[in-house]
Amino acid sequence: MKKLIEEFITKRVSDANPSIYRKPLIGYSPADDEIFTSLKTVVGEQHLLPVDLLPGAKTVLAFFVPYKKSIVDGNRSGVSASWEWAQTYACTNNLINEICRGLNELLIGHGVKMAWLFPTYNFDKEKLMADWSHKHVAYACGLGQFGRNHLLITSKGCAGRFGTAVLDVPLEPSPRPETVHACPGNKSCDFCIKKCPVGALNQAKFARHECYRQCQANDSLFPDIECVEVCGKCSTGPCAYIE
Ligand code: B12
Ligand code: SF4
Ligand code: SF4
Repeated sequence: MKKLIEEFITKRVSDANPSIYRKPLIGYSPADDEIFTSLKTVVGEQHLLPVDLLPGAKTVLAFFVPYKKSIVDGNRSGVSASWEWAQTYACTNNLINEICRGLNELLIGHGVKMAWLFPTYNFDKEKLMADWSHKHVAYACGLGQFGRNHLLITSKGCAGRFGTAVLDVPLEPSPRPETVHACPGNKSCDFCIKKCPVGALNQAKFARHECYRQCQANDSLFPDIECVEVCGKCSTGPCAYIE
């Protein structure tokens, strides 16, 4: 079953646009793992459990679609997000949704039920928090640790996007890092803090509303692309792209 899932996701990503993406990462967690209950405290009490998405849930699956180096490099300089970064964001949201839809169809044929949520735009605009946080779910599935930029840094970096799904079939879990927060090699370099154009990471608590305003300001620069609240300057440092 894992082979079927992994071949499907990997093929869809490599077919999508070889100049934008690298090979995806895929991880699994038992749906009844206590970490999902802890997300009701860590993220907020609105955070759903796998069984809320799919009664009879057995496994949670997360995948990461990592960007190519050119996309990361192209977004590093200046204050505004690059057009390529914005375009890649929009394409990747669609790709993740298509992968989930296609995987669901494939798994139905094997008698497996699946549920999933869109990669973004499913969050509370006041709290700026989701009721299903893909990066936390991806942590649970062993895909990485959180850096000082608050992004999940995978073995391929943090520049990319996550998709997650809940399945009603038991699959062997992936090993999960014991520490939640760690920059690669335990080296915090401050690049993200210095690079943030609005100083959102330079404070005791992440200034998520200032970050969001910057993302919205970038959105208005790209009227040719629908819904691109992006910035990602903090996702262009040494932890952004890992080979
Ligand atoms: C709301 C939202 C935003 C908000 C708030 C961001 C935020 N940090 O939460 C705004 C609009 C500001 C935003 C901006 C961006 N976003 Co955004 N956003 C989301 C969304 C919809 C929900 C995030 C959420 O609920 N956060 C909840 C809070 C609690 O997260 P947090 O405070 O960072 O969590 C910390 C604590 O929980 C802490 N912690 C403390 N104790 C414990 C214990 C445990 C066990 C754990 C696990 C954690 C933990 O660790 C965490 C990290 O420090 C998700 C999509 C989704 N539905 O999941 C995308 C998402 C988080 N965004 C993403 C991205 C890429 C971005 C941007 C780079 C924009 C861009 N694409 O150009 C910036 C980066 C900003 C930043 N440095 O974080 C990606 C993250 C990829 C990654 N590698 O992690 C996501 C997952 C979308 C996706 N499908 O991939 N985003
Ligand atoms: S840019 Fe440096 S400090 Fe920031 S998360 Fe990445 S490794 Fe950590
Ligand atoms: S996405 Fe931009 S505004 Fe938000 S924390 Fe990162 S660098 Fe700062």
